Amino acid sequence: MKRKTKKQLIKEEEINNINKIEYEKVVLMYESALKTLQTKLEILNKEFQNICDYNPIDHISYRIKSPKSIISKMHKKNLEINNINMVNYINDIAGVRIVCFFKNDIFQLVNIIKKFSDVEIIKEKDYIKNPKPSGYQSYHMILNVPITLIDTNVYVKVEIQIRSLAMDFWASIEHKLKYKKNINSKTSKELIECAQVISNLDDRMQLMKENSLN
Ligand code: 0O2
Repeated sequence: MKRKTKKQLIKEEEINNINKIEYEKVVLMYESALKTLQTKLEILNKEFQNICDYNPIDHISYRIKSPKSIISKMHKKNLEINNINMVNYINDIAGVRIVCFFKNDIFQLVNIIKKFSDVEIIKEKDYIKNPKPSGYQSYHMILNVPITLIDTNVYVKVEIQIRSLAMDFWASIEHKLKYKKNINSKTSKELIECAQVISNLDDRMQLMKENSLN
């Protein structure tokens, strides 16, 4: 049997620090918030498909962050590993990613999401206007989604990432090559250059769409 490394052992101890029963309750809350948002986004997607002549959404994915990934993010933020810090400081335990065709579609969706009733927007980050130093582009929104449990009503945070197909292509490849790993500076530089190429391509496609009709 393969021996566990010291790093793996530490992580397992830390996972045990997160109170298991509490953790299950927390996961249930995030799953419920994700379902609530999923229903709203599915209605929107259906409306675009059936009623409008253009649907900006290519696809939507939903995920709950794994405990290991939550813990490594807490390490990065220098947080003590416990449930309270997890809920208070990790904003993307529940995550939605909306992938659109064109750059302008992103902002159309942002405006629609801002009109969702019940849902409160607590943070927005426009990495399209201000890309990350890595070259990463996307629009991030942290929402407070209300859910009803047996004896209480609570708000649960969900992160929505909205990006174009081209931005998604770049982010997926970059994530595979670099994110959370050390890569050489030549590759980092090349990735930044590729992000610029992607951004120019998005602008060109947007213009092509606008000029495509007679
Ligand atoms: P994973 O594995 O994708 O889930 P905050 O507390 O909200 O202020 P946070 O959560 O660090 O700070 O927010 P930020 O920087 O907006 O990034 C959150 C997520 O955006 C990341 O989650 C990634 O999904 C994505 N992201 C951010 N920067 C990059 C980047 O340079 N490259 C790629 N490919 N994705 C990026 P995680 O948990 O870090 O990663």
